[in-house]
Amino acid sequence: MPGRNRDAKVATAWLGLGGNVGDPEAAMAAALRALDAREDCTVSAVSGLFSTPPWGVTDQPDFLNACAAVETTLSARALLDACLRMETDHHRVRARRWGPRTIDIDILAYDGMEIDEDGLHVPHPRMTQRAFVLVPLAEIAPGLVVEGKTVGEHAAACDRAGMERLDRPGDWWRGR
Ligand code: A4P
Ligand code: MG
Repeated sequence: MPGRNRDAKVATAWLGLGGNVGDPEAAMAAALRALDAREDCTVSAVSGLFSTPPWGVTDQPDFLNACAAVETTLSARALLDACLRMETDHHRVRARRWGPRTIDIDILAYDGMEIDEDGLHVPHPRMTQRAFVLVPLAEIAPGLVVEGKTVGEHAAACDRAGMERLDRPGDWWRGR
């Protein structure tokens, strides 16, 4: 993070990314590159890319999902604002809860903090029920503890039926 304020504390944030409209792989890759290009964020790990059956509202196309770790001097709130802005940049329209979207970026965890504020809940409240979060997150943060168990333990116990890890290089998000 050249040029970053040396006194600012660096936190590790874990993000969940997903989408099922248009080209979600390109949208997720562009979002990760845009974060990494900021002086106050470095993308330090990215999981593989998974095709996943829709959770919640099931009469919609399969999703692509991935998780990433970001080292950042942004607060959790400022990081959320940056992520929501990127969702808007990708023309996401919020029509229906859990419905189809070009890209969704959730803050899954932020430096072991518990945050319960208006519009910001960390760890993400439903993450331990969701294979589409746990399976990719277990690739980059198996020892992260959420709700009293490691992500690896949650992932081993979750139902990953219908999920498929796509054949992509490890740096799939950097683009060709
Ligand atoms: N918000 C609060 N806490 C957070 C956080 N930790 N990270 C607020 C991100 N946002 C957070 O989100 C609504 C508001 O949540 C945001 O404005 C923010 O202030 P939203 O993205 O508009 O609503 P949503 O995504 O439709 O609802 P929700 O409950 O957040 O849905 P999820 O949890 O994001 O799930 N199936 C598969 N296979 N793969 C998926 O990726 N995604 C969803 C959406 C449903 N089914 C899916 C997938
Ligand atoms: Mg969301």
